[in-house]
Amino acid sequence: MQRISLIPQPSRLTPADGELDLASLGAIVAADPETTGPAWLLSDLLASGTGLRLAVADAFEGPALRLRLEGRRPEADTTAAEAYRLEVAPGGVDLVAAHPAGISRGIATLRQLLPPGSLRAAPGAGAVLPLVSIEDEPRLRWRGVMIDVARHFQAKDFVLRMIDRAWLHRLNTVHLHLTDDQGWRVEIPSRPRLAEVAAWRAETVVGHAREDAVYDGTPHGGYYTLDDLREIVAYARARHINVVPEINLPGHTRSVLAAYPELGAGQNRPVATTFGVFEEVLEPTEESLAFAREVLDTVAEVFDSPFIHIGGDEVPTTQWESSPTAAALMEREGIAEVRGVQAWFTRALTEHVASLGRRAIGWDEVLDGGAPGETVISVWRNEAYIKKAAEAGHEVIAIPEPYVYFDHYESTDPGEPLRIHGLITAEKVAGWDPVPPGVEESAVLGAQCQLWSEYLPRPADVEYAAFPRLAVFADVAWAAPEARRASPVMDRLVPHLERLDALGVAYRPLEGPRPWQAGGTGARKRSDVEFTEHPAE
Ligand code: TNX
Repeated sequence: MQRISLIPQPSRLTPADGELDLASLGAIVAADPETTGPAWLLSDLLASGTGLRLAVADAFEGPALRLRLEGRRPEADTTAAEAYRLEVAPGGVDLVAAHPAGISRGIATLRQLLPPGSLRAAPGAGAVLPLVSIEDEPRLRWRGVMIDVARHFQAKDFVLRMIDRAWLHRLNTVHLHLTDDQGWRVEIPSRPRLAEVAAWRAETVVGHAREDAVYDGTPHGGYYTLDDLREIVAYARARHINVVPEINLPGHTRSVLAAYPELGAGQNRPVATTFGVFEEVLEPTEESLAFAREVLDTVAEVFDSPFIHIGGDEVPTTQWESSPTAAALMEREGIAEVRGVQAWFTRALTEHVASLGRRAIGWDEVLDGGAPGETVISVWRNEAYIKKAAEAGHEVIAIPEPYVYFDHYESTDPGEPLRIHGLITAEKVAGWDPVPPGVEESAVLGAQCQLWSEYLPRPADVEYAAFPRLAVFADVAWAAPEARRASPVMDRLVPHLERLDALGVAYRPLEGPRPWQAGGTGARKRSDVEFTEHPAE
């Protein structure tokens, strides 16, 4: 009997003796119109990876691969919506769920039950499944990966590939970090200078920004048009994945201020060419809010996610401390401390996002000055802030830097390519619990891994940082602790690498970087800048 090894581990998996050759089936049956899309997706994947073309039908007498919606329909974006049952029996396959999202997750599992070669884009592998019965439901509602396309822009094509890989690992969220000091990546027709100016920088620091700065003299930039973004959203929607856009305000806005200096405190500086936290922030004016609202309106038109991320991390108050505009606002609004100016932004943006029928998410710094109760908090600094945010009544996305910042080093190997700092091995991710002690599981909306891209310039660099840690993360976020204990993910990771090989992912081998992945002696050489964890609070 072929040993079944899946990532994430399903809730219940009962193998049986024998196999089913899908060539013995007559069709993929999708009785419900909502399952027709997933059915064709599966049909196409089977055809491309195995050469077997099963047509999609709404009814078929005889052995088939049947997709069926059954039972009371759960609300979208709940764990029940993603639950499914998958039976591979001698007479056919039944994939049953209460919501089309569950069908989509079952298809991801089915892709892993096929031989790894079926993930190639040419026929070769057999369309053969082991006989098995699976019942599955995720532990957490939000299982995400963040891609930072602001520090280094990535072509749309790479974003689509990452969505497909997220899908294979049964993640349900791709968070796009679209704006930062080093670049603005979304076309806003009413603010043309964002695409003309804010999307481009003159050059980029070479090596670690904290060491002696040398610059590459090469312009970098790019942005997604609204059509690009509509395509990304539709591609993700077909896989039941939410693409959550982030517009980072009011800090991390050097690119905005390069295009529209009148929104700031008067400095006229170019889009940032190095990395770190900059003092330039938006001035707390009606003009700044009007800008933010205009941007959010466009974003809401293009993205269908129930959530919009409004940023809010690392906002220095230096400029506001000497700003007459900030002083006047504080006086008018009765804001006692300058930190409260950020809270003024957070409230206005959260309200605007709500008026667009969406929920706002902010980085945990938005809590420091106070945030409306409905703001979801993506906690990054420390696990202590998960507790703090939950106790303040917020829903939380657990993203603690010491565990899921995949821009940190993967090992102590001197050959690791340049990383920002830190050490997060796959084993460390495997041992992480996104629900820290003393926090109600219901307060934790979910978990997310992060691919900050200061030092991840090309797709291959992002892939090296992401894989295989992302697979381990997906297991942590989806599988119940008992199921994970019964089958350690590090054992399942070895066969999983064959899937990544078949997909052509430039992952990091478990034993260390391949020669062309190593940092070597040049600018991408390892540099051990010390990582200091944020204090508990
Ligand atoms: C902190 S996490 C940041 C990012 C950096 C990242 C690097 C967060 C909300 N802010 O701006 O890219 O660290 O690890």
